[in-house]
Amino acid sequence: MAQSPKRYTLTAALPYTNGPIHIGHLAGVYVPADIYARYLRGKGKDVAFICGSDEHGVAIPMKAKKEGVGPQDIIDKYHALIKKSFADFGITFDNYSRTSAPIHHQTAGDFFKKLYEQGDFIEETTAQLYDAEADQFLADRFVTGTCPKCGHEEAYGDQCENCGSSLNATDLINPKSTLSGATPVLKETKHWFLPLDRHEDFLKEWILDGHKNDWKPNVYGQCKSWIDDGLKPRAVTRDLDWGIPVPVPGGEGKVLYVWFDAPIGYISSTKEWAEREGKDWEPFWKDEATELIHFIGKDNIVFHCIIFPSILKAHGGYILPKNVPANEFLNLEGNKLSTSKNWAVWLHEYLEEFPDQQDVLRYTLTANAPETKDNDFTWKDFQARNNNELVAIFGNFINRVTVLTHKYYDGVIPEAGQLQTVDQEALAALKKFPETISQSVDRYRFREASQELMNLARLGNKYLADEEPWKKIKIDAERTQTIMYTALQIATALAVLSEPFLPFTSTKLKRILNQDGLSWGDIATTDVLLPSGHTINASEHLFSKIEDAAIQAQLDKLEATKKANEAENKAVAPQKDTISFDDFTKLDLRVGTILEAEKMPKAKKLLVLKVDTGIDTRTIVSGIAESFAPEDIVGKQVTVLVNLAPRKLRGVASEGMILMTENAEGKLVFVNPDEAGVGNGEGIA
Ligand code: B3M
Ligand code: ZN
Repeated sequence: MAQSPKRYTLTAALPYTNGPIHIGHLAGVYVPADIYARYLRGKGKDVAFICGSDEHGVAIPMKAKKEGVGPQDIIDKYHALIKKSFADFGITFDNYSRTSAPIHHQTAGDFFKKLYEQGDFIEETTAQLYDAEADQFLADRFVTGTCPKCGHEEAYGDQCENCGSSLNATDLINPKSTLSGATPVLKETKHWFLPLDRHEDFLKEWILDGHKNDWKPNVYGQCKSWIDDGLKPRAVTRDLDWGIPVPVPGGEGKVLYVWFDAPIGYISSTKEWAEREGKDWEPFWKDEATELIHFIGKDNIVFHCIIFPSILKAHGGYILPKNVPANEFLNLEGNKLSTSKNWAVWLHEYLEEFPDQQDVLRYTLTANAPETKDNDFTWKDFQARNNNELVAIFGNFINRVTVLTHKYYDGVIPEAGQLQTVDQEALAALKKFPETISQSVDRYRFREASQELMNLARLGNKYLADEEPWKKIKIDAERTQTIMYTALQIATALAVLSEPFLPFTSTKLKRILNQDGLSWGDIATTDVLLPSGHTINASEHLFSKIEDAAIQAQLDKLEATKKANEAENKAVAPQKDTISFDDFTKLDLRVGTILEAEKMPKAKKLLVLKVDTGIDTRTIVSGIAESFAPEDIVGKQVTVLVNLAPRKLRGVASEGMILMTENAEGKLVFVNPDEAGVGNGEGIA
């Protein structure tokens, strides 16, 4: 059997300080990472849980430009906001650093220098995209264009968010500068490249052979497709004035590529922590008996599985990640989360609007975590998870146990009488939970684990419902004592095992039970978790019902965001070339009525209409099938261009065109002759 690790270095992706944290970040990275860290600590393991702000890269100056301030203002503002909201949410980083810290500049610069001196880079002058209007080279987020792999039209210069491919800016088809909108030109500039092709053999052996079975299929699959595609040298420097200066001759005016420096930020943050705590950072990064685990979202896979390990390997002396349990994406009410479109539930706002309800969000995001596929967060689900699970199951059980203990025994745990089979079974079942939950957590299946935890509360609820101490108290005092004693043992197990998932609840529950000395392992091995004679504290509500009004307020807020975005996006198209009055009078526009409508077979967008134009009844093929169901438009009056030359669409002759426009939601609507009772065939003036 493999030696169990001596210590764990857990990293959570360093958030960019170009905006606050939202639920997508939480569900994908920080909640699972924190559960894992708490779980390991609960088992008595030596853990360094590391994070910090990612303050370089073009996202920062871009945001600064948008807000009309300097980059330093942006990073200071968001670093403070992010750090505080994580702390208030109970994310227990051992250290939260920032990549603008001197220790990081030093560490990342030294890494670069060492690789440079060892000859691990290629130095090359190449033609790069350049925005002449903005006088700037374009890379990463400064340029968008069509993805050469999947055809997505809004791929970035470093990555396509649609297919996950990692790109070079010059790969983009029809590139466009996001600074000025200009089409960039090619201009020569010198850069240093990390020749990933040189690391191909090592990556193949390490990932494809070594981690086929223990890495998540989504992670392994992305790595494999990357390696199978053939690895190419990748520029690790940029022509920018925001970032870590390139510390080698010829590097003046250039900075390190953000994805070169950011992962090294994990190391710098560990150093900062060790210095503060009087520890040695090196074993956490260099000892083979350390397990290094990166918690990230799926868009960061290649950087953590291919590029950073190649850098560590080239440097030498560092361990490689044991696992990279990347998650898929979380959507919000059916749409992709977006910082720029404000389509998000922001953590700092949640904390204000739902005070002391951190665990409700933690639980919802875990129970519905996007572990194997993208998932949707809805406020209704949030409400249901709270009301039907946390309140009705977990809270209800604890409330009954503690209230009855006070009522019957003044808060003192009673002596148990002879245990019956039901009691023994409940106590035996309880002892299995640490192992069951561990098995899920060890495989990074947090949603499964959270459901197992809820099953323990279900067990308690069922036990009470079956044994009915509130009835037995009237007829059998001794039996009631045994039931309450048993139920209190279950409550104690819940207090301990819920800690990684519902830390605030766990703390409260431990306080109520007046029991704080048990560990994860004790639950499986200790017969008496809460001894007879022990006194508990006053009962408190663990959860409270979330009313419809609170949910509606959140939905209204999102609706307002949607409206604001639509208003902003409704850019008016420029006017077309002038036409003569004669041209105009050539158009014969009439009012007509749709008599029949049916779908064109095998065409998603087309409807075949029969329209009474007042002149005749004719067939018109119209591309409106995605906006209207045939049955909804029969009988409707529409404006028809009747003298348009007929043309065949999918074999059907279309004789004319009906006029449509888009409403504010981008939905097609008729250019309506209005309900004024106009007759078919009337001309439009
Ligand atoms: N700053 C997060 C992101 O892609 C990125 C992670 C860096 S981890 C070293 O949103
Ligand atoms: Zn793509």
